[in-house]
Amino acid sequence: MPARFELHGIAFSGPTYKVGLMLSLAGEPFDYVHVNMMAGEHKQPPHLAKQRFGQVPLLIDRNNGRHLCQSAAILEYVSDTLGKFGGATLDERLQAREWLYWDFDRLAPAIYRSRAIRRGFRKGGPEILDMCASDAAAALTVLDQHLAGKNWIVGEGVTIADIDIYGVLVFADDAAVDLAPYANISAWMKRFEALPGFSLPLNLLPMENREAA
Ligand SMILES: N[C@@H](CCC(=O)N[C@@H](CS)C(=O)NCC(=O)O)C(=O)O
Repeated sequence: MPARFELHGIAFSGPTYKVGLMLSLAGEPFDYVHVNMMAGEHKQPPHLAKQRFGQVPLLIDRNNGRHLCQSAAILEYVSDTLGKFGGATLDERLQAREWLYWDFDRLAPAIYRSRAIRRGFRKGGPEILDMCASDAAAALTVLDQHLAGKNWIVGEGVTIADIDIYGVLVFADDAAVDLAPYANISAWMKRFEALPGFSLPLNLLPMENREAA
């Protein structure tokens, strides 16, 4: 039987990693379609017909034919449909959602942009890199203080907030952001990396198509 989910993306994409990581932690096998962004495949009609923003990731749910985009919205969808990582109560669910919005407002732009510039995917000079560094430091301070005395970002278990934010911080090195001064974040990352189904980006996403095992 084919896998329920088909993920389209590229290995170096943080948002694609977040979705692959969610599926892997949920124990949900998925087919993977490599989108050759270097060749501009994401802006070609076949991809645009499935992903209105011309971006990756794209997730197809074969159970109902849905085509989903925007990694945070996809995490919520997968969490809802599988009944995993959504928080134990409505309040936890709402808090997890707040952290997703916070991430894309405060944390992800600073880390992803700095990484993209340093790896040559985007153009940007020292002023932008300085702004990324100070924005990242401000966001990391908020998260580190929040994690004091806690195992997970929301409630007593792993939620999509942890998955979403881990999918940014795993690229901190590439963005020249040192996480060592943030002791609570560093400990949380170690806990997260010990979860069953955890995988690092390059182990999870190949640079080619792959059918679910
Ligand atoms: N907010 C989106 C961001 C997606 C995104 O920026 N994807 C990048 C690759 S990492 C992309 O497709 N860039 C091409 C473009 O935006 O034209 C999400 O979380 O899914």
